[in-house]
Amino acid sequence: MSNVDLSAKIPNNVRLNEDKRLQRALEGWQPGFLQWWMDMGPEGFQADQIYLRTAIDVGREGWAHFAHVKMPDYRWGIFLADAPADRKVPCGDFTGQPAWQQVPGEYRNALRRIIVTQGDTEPASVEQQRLLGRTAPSLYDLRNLFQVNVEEGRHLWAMVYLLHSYFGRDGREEAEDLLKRRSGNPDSPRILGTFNEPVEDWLSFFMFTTFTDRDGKFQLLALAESGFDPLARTARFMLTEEAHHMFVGETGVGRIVQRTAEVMNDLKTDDVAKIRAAGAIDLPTIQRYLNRWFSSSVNLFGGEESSNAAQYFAQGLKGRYKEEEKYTDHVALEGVYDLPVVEGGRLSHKQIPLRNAMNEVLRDDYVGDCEFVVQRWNKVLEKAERPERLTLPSRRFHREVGIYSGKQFDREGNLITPEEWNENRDRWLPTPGDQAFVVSLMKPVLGMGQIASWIAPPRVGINANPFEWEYVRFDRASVGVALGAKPSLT
Ligand code: BYC
Repeated sequence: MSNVDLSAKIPNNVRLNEDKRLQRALEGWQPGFLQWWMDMGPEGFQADQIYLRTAIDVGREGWAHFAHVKMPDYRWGIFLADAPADRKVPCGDFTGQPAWQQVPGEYRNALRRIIVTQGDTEPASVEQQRLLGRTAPSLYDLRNLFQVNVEEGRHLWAMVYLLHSYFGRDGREEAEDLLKRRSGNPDSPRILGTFNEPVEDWLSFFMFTTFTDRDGKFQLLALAESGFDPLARTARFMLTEEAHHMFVGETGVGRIVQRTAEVMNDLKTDDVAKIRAAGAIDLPTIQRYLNRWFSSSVNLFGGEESSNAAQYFAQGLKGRYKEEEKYTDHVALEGVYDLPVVEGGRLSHKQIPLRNAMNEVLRDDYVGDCEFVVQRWNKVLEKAERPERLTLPSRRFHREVGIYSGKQFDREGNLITPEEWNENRDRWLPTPGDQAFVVSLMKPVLGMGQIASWIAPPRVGINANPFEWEYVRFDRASVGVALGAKPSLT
């Protein structure tokens, strides 16, 4: 690739044109990425023109670039947010020293591991969502799905940039491996649990983008406080994209709740069978999906008491949410964290050194943010004059990682017996019947301005366009293949 081609193809602010080593590494990796995108990316829509936003610069203007493009032609770029030239390590044992522009030798393995774990989630989520295009409830939603997908692709590029630029040969090998693991594959699964769970329907997709992408937000906020400056700046730029993903999730669930409320009011009923017969998703089912995806995502913060987390903080590799704004003591050697633990068959409290509780400290901020989201969904019910409310389960509910895993808790976080769990499981988590019902609603609705029965249209469209607009221009030859059936396009 010539220099001109490079900048046009890979928008960047990392002086890619001048960096021969990075160019060579990316040239070697990019064909594999594209092959992965064709094999594992959104199935069936690769020839269509999607109204996508492409980041072409880090400034506000650089974000305003919208155009119809085919996904394989999307320009996945490499951007680092601006930072003061004299940025300091914000936390840990080296607080106040100049931030590192190169990887400190002693922390190389830990940093690589953090970057690989972050990087692995990005292609994983694209794999999880690859069949959803077939059942999009509207053109607007189809476009949003693909926007999320291409940006997760860019987040993979962001981590690969760090691996290629700062980790030499083993970084290049890790970058290759990021394209080899597969979500849900028992022989080579993705690294973290949630990213191996199938996302088979749009209710799950919106819950995933609400709760799992929100883990992304908080992990990236912690990495944005890293003493390793290129990681901090990369994470800061990724956060601008993450915000849109959470918008897709939160408004998606909000629109489903709104539609359900409308149907309940129209029919003057809260009878699940009648709501389902009207083609809407009943609130108890929405609540069970919420329970499932929240509890799965809560696992992603790791163990409550973690020597890894203590080490990452001490070494200045990961900070806390808003480290500089919220805290005055950035060393955190003194404090303790009051952790609810199970001892002698009952819940009690144990004080652990603050540094060892850093996963839990971040989880606190995450759970608080999720509470606000649920409150906003409840506003939709309130406005529709419905008495029902959604709630966030306790963080101890249905855990598979950490000290609460292998024990049973109810939705309020009380310790219960396995028998009590078995009696209530189907009230708390989606049943095969719920899943079959939700999947049965998933039929593509791709006419302009049309929308599926189970979700309300958005209040506004994308980039000041109306909801009724051509967010996707189908390649007529391939649309039947994409949907696995003959869709109605009008
Ligand atoms: N599943 O000390 P512990 C996103 C492992 S999402 C499976 O408790 P640590 C996105 C752990 O690796 C954000 N395994 O945990 C969202 C360790 O393994 P080893 C992704 C798990 O290390 C949507 C062991 O259990 N970014 O961006 O303090 C769409 C004990 O570990 C899980 C990051 O995660 C799990 N859930 O913390 C697209 C940031 N949890 O050492 C994208 C980078 C823990 O025994 N990652 N384990 O082999 C990290 O900072 C840390 O690795 C974690 C774990 C916070 C994930």
